[in-house]
Amino acid sequence: MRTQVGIIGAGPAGLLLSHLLHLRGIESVVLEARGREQIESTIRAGVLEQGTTDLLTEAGVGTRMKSEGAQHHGFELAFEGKRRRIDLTGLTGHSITVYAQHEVLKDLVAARIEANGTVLFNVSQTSLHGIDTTTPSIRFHHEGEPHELHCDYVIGCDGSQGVSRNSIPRALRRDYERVYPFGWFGILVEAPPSSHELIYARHERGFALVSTRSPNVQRMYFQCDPKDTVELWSDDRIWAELHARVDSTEGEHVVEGKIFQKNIVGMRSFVSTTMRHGRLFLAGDAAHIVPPTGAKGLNLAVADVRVLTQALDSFYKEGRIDLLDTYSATALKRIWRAEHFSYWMTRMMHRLDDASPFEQQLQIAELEHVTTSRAAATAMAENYVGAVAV
Ligand code: RFL
Ligand code: PHB
Repeated sequence: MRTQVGIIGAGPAGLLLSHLLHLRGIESVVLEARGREQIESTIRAGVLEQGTTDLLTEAGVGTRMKSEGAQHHGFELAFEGKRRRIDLTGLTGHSITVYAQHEVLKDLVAARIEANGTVLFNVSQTSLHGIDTTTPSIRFHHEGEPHELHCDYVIGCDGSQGVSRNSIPRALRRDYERVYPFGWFGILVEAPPSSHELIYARHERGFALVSTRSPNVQRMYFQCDPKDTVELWSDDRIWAELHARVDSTEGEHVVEGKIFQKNIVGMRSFVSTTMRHGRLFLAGDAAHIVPPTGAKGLNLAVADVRVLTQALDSFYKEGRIDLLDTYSATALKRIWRAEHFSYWMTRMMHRLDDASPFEQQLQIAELEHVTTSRAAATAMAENYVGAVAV
């Protein structure tokens, strides 16, 4: 098999890259370890920056997002029993869209199929070869048969557990990591919205987040021990914790409903540099992870793909390699901005078991500051909507 660009991973990064390249007349093949049903039903992100929705719309995959997604112009910070609003649109001119990641994936898969693009699901034993030569290839198994895909470039969009990153020699890589001593317990609930905007809550008992998926389905998270299992959390215990952390002294409260999905995710900040070695480029979670507090992961994956599409386009149209050479440095500027913001927001909002009473007061002082100073609120809002100069 031969193609121009071989893409490993059919997450948002891999599928969007394949689609954007197609729109520029560049051919690609996407290899995915999991099945189509599985990627289209895995519950992950929910918040899309305006830059992300604009790009999806320009690429012709925004129709359902526009009709089914919900545009939000602000969010609330809850602390000390009160609620304070961050007016995203008033402060930055931008809004966000709440639309589930697996719905984005359904739209992208449909677009690739409609355009006769090749996406191979359920591949196994993926391995990269010759990435420091001009004739790289990807070997894999599909439907019981071994295959080799020859291409000009290999793009590793295979997420945090993929194989691409480890194909860059250890001596040429530098990894930066911070693991947080807490996790997020996530639930999906059949209930009306508890609020018309997202609520990020800081409480002595721990962080909580009230998000949404549709008028009838709500997404909520609360900080838990990363070693917890879902069996430890009965529905009653979950609601007691969410009420304690989110309900305000003014009587605003979380609306209960039938919980139909529970999961626990770990929290990690991670950046691997370089994002390019020879003919291999990394994009999305394959190169960097943020804790979900700032809602940045998917948006960063999309931002990488935007830069990489331009670089590959300039190579195929004009024979230029300068944008390929600067890809890693260009992408890393936005990545480090998002890493800092996600870390900052995580530290401000979570119960930190090693924090002294002094440091806990600092969290509250910081929340008071970002909700009363227009300058501080603007800085937070710019980061949250992704309208930052990098
Ligand atoms: P993905 O989505 O992990 O896709 C990688 C794909 O590669 C496949 N794969 C392989 N395929 C072939 N061969 C191999 N050897 C392979 N190894 C792996 C995998 O099966 C998979 O399909 O990476 P990508 O495309 O970089 O996208 C990244 C985003 O998925 C991620 O950053 C976000 O989900 C993070 N995130 C959020 N991001 C936001 O922008 N806004 C949010 O509101 C938001 N909320 C979240 C989140 C992540 C969460 N979790 C689960 C950590 C909330 C949560 C709870
Ligand atoms: C979500 O709706 O899944 C969501 C929203 C905001 C975040 C993280 C996840 O910061």
